[in-house]
Amino acid sequence: MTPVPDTAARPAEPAAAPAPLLVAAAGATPAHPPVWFMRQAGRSLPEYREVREGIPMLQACFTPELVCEITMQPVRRHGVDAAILFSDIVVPLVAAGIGVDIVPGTGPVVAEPVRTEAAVAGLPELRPDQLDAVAQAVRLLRAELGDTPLIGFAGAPFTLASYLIEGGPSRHHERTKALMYSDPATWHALLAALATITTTFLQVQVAAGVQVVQLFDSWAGALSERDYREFVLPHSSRVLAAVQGVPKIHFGVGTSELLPAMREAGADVVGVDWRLPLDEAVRRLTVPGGPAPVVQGNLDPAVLLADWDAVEREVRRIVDEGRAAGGHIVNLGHGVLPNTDPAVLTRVVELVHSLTP
Ligand code: 1CP
Repeated sequence: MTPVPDTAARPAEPAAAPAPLLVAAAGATPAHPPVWFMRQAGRSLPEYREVREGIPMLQACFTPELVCEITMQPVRRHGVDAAILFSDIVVPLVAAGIGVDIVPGTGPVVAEPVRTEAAVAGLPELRPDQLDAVAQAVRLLRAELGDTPLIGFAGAPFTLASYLIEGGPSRHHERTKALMYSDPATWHALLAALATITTTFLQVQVAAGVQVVQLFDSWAGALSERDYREFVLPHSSRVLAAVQGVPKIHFGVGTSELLPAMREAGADVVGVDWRLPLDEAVRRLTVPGGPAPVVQGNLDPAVLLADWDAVEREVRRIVDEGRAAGGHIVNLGHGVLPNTDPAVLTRVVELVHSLTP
């Protein structure tokens, strides 16, 4: 046998261990289970309420230094395994010049709801340079974050369409569904336009340095699987196919019946809400002969308001059930509730890091 010569090329320094979140997203087993929380930045944190004082939400989203500070707050406080860019799903619509405001206590409100063929035809396009403030925030964050990955995100075409058609938050999405069923041509034109805007929003974030993206189709669970496949899946698939080079997470609420269809949209990781145990979600996501699916989730955000014993029991159960997956990113089943005690979030991170993946 030839001995390996001393002059063999070696890296100058030992490579840093890859971030646990990136290992899990690739379907492998990291040193400890990775954990982050949807809506980890925001009203549960006193330091967030302090820096946001007097600054409207959308103004904050277009101020790179503030986006950087707010994104860093939960990373510093909780030691989570990822940062998520502080922004909102309506930011690309606002950047394109569509009249949307975020009203405190309500959410996004649209000045002129989009309900006709003419309104869809009149939607502006989004140019990448209209997102310069977001790209600058991403660059500032990469310089601060070190080895902690930065997640970028966007709203999926259906969830964005719901806000544009309803004019604001909606419980039953009735106008959205009415348009979808009565005028499929206008519907598909609207979703195609939103898919293009969403793709640009994600591509700008990836080009600026985000290492993972999450596509939020928060309200897709309002649809049956048949309607999801016909009216939504082609558009979300187009977005996911156009974003390359980073792992992709696809998430919705109440989507237990949609999981196989959402997997077909093409993300690497499927987010699961709290309604379905992760081992059952894995069963639904498994393709015979295919790789074991990678999942994210799925602690009920309301559990964080219960006694610590209950929180600990639920966290351990979720990590146990997640072992059925090819990889598991621990998270909530939806966003942190504003009245959550941040000390509980920090304790959950410590607990998850003490467990075996
Ligand atoms: O003044 C404030 O503090 C406004 C509250 C707020 C915040 C903190 C809104 C208005 N958006 C955000 C930030 C935000 N939005 C993040 C931050 C990053 C993090 O996770 O830490 C993210 C990922 C979003 C994405 C978002 N916005 C979604 C998808 C995720 C989800 O929760 O389902 C949705 C549906 C929105 C719309 C929206 N924006 C804001 C509100 C209150 C809502 C929901 C309104 C509704 O119920 O329909």
